[in-house]
Amino acid sequence: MSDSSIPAADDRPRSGDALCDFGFSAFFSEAFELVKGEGEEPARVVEERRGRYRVVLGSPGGPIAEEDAIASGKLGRGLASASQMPAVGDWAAVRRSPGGPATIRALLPRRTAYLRKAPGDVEHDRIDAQVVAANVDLALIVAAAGRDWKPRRVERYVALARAASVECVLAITKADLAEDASTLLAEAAGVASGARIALLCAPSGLGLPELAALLRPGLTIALLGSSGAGKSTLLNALAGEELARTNEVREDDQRGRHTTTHRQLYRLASGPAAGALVIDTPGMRELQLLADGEAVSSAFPEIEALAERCRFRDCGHSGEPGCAVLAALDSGELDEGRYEGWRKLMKEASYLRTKEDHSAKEAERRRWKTIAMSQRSFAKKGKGAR
Ligand SMILES: Nc1nc2c(ncn2[C@@H]2O[C@H](COP(=O)(O)OP(=O)(O)OP(=O)(O)O)[C@@H](O)[C@H]2O)c(=O)[nH]1
Ligand SMILES: [Mg+2]
Ligand SMILES: [Zn+2]
Repeated sequence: MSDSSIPAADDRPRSGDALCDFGFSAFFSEAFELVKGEGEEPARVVEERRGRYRVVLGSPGGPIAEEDAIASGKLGRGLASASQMPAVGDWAAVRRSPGGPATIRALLPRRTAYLRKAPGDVEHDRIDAQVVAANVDLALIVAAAGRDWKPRRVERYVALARAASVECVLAITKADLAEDASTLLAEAAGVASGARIALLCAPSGLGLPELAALLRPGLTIALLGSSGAGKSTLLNALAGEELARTNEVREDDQRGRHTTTHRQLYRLASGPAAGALVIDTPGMRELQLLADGEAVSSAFPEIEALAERCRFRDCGHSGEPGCAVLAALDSGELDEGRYEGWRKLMKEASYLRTKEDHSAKEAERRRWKTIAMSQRSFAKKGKGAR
């Protein structure tokens, strides 16, 4: 793609509001006015590849263009943490530069952010959040039926959506591979914790019109799920054209091949979901929890309801007398897999809490050390002057 202007689509409902077509709203307009600097325009990050970005930008009411961009200032000097860096879906203040990439000067506040724990910092005491997609209105959790159906994984995605306060829909793909659709749907209802469920089949188009009906113009939707689940296939089906590459899953173990390698926001030009903004993401190898106990708990409403009847208000549901959760487990009212899934995620959440407390204490200790050192050197200087 070059940095030429996006041709104005003929089917745009109103003229002169091209930025709104990408989700620009009064919220971001006000935020932009507060942070904007000389020569800066509001822009949305539509693509990210290892620190290189594509943005859609323009002045409100004017024409829009798509440009390459890099982060600058504090964002560009490696001073910002992973979660403070631009992510696909972000709105930003951007300055164009003739002959070179535009520069992302500042990010506007995010309305929502779907986070995960940044992988690979286990040895350090730092918990770094990574933004998978920003300003998402609806998370489409994509999971395949058949051999790759893993309810425990779906629970994890739901808990993360709860932590991000993002509404979610569970999109079950590959309905043609399901042995028994009604059993699958019952099981899905058990892990979706109230989220809507769509059963889809790409070859036959089953479920697509119902799903498309949920997507309004200007709404930002993120496709989330493991590699090979059918996210890009779903994007293409909604778009009615081949926007993203897809690939066969491996025959031996039905796992995906990590076909999508970057995150990208697409505006659907036509079809039943025309005008919707869809973020395709690469399947994540490890989706580590970045949610507190409350978010996890809200992804397990049936356990929350049972807990109301436990004898102790702070019952941990792990052997306390009068525990209604364990009683329901014994009687078969509560599914064992659900209970184990809940325990595992709660354990991760409390482990993160301890780590966070520890890193907060560490940061505070370092801060005091710096203050003490600067006071000492100030005192020394004072002596020398006398
Ligand atoms: N049988 C069947 N296969 C499907 C369906 N939807 C997608 N697939 C196939 O599943 C494979 C993987 O699909 P992709 O869309 O590339 O998966 P993805 O989730 O984007 O994977 P990554 O980009 O690696 O994260 C492709 O071969 C698709 O044709 C379906 O409804 N039924
Ligand atoms: Mg893909
Ligand atoms: Zn209990």
